[in-house]
Amino acid sequence: MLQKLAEIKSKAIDELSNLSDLKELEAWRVRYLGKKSELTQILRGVASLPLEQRKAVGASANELKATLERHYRENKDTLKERAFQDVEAAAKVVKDVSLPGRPIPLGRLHPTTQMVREICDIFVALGFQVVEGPEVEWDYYNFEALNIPPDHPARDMFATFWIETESGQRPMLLRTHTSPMQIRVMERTRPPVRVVVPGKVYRYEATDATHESMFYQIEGLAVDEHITFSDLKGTLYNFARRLFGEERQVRFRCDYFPFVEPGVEMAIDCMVCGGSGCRLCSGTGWIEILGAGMVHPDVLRRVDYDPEVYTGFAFGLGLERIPMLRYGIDDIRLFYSNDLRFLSQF
Ligand code: YSA
Repeated sequence: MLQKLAEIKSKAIDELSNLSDLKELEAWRVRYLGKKSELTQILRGVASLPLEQRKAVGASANELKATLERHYRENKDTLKERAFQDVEAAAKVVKDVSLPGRPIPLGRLHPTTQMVREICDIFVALGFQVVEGPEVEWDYYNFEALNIPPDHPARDMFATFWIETESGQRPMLLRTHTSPMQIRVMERTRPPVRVVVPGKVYRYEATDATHESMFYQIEGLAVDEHITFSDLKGTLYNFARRLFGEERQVRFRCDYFPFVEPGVEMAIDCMVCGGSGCRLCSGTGWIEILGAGMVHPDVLRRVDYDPEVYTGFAFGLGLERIPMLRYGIDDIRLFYSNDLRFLSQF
């Protein structure tokens, strides 16, 4: 029996040196260490051997088993490493040096972000600072401080996402415009004030080609002594020409917002038809881009600015409308549906 064990050992170890992959090693394991292997049979029969052989055969068989298991583990590690190197080497083989390299997909800024930056840069060049504010807002800043108390009909202009608060707590909402930042900025600064505020706003509205429930606005506010309506016109005129081109015409018409007096809407002449009327401008020759006005004296009083000393103008524009006009995009929903076919064009 001891002779037999020696034979198994030498045969098994001889074979090991010829194995070339993990599959062959597994077959080797089954042959020499598997349930039906000679070694396992010998180990099973040890108990029935005569006493004088039992000890020596048992010890030799167990030692051989341990030796073969150790060889198995070592060879497995070596063959695994070799297999890994083979895969790596295959991947490194250059098959056709004339093939163009694979392009590395580079991320880029979202068209809205590009537009926010472009517009803010124009106002920074005109002496404005850029500030940001909270999207979850108190009713006070979004409405009341802007002359829109509860039950004021102007609240209908702003379909609102309300936020549940504990009973007795002040009402909160997702801001419906960036105008609440007018109040927050004036509360914490003394004139002169010149800020622009880009940011997301929310409206509880059905979406369509020109309406989203989340979109961007840019607010502007300038307050100082002697600011007049001419300053408002001059600033916005300058802005429109820098953004849309030197030849642009600008039109101001009366509009109503409770927090300004007087209030206006500003339109530019249609860049497609030049004012003669087309589909883009609905045949009017003009495209409205923002609401604006002189800050209402009551709003100034609310933040402890004396309206006899200080006056100011403010404006608010819907941001997506600008790239829509510039690039002829016919559906605002494309901006926020994460479709790379659309986004990667900018
Ligand atoms: C007016 C006077 C000021 O002194 C200062 C600001 C303003 C603007 C005011 N806060 C406001 O929000 N007016 S607005 O309701 O007419 O919206 C302004 C712009 O936001 C619109 O001209 C439009 O371009 C855009 N807008 C409104 N609802 C929208 C939208 N864009 C996309 N989806 C919607 N649902």
